Amino acid sequence: MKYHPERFSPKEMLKRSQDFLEKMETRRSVRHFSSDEVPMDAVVNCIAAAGTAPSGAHKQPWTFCLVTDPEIRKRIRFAAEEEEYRNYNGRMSPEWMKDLEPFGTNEIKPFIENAPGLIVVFKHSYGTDESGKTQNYYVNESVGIAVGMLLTALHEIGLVALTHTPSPMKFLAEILERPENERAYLNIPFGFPSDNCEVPNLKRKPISDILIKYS
Ligand code: IYR
Repeated sequence: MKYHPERFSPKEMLKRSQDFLEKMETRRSVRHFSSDEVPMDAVVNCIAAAGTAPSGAHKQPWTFCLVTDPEIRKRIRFAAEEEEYRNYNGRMSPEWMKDLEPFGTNEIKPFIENAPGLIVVFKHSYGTDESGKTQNYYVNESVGIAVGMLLTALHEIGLVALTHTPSPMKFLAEILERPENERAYLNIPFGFPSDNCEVPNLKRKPISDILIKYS
């Protein structure tokens, strides 16, 4: 099949890359959400955009669970806070706890219930067909790329999100009744930021620290 994506002049490429970079520089992880309603059809489109990600042998080893049901969220919050309690009370190393200090996080996770919704992402450790188990490839890489595209899409439509890892995350597959081949990858609460939302004053590494050119 022939493929001819749109091509821009070098000048236009520079301008578009600058605009995109500026836009991405404003993305932040957010932990405080407003109760403002979100157009869920737009979120579904963001998930569809994530589903365009490349994946090993095009196996598309992902499932995105869009959770708005209050009862299910209550159960997820309860189970997540139980795991997080153990994380904050012995499972995380002293260095890890110190590294988290600027973020002011603790085991209490109200956003699971009060963000307008959660996207719980599952990776497919293996696939299934009539004859049984099938192989998937580069599953973590594939799902990581898809999540990056999802976060970018949510940012593009003016929503904020958090990549929450209430590890171990086995309870998510149980509560959401996912099949045996699916493993929870990330919990992503999303919405608009609350009026008094604050984020830590982080600095990103400059390009000189993350790019090495071999010319
Ligand atoms: N999962 C915990 C701890 C946590 C870990 C990392 I690494 C972070 O960047 C942030 C939090 C929590 O969500 O509180």
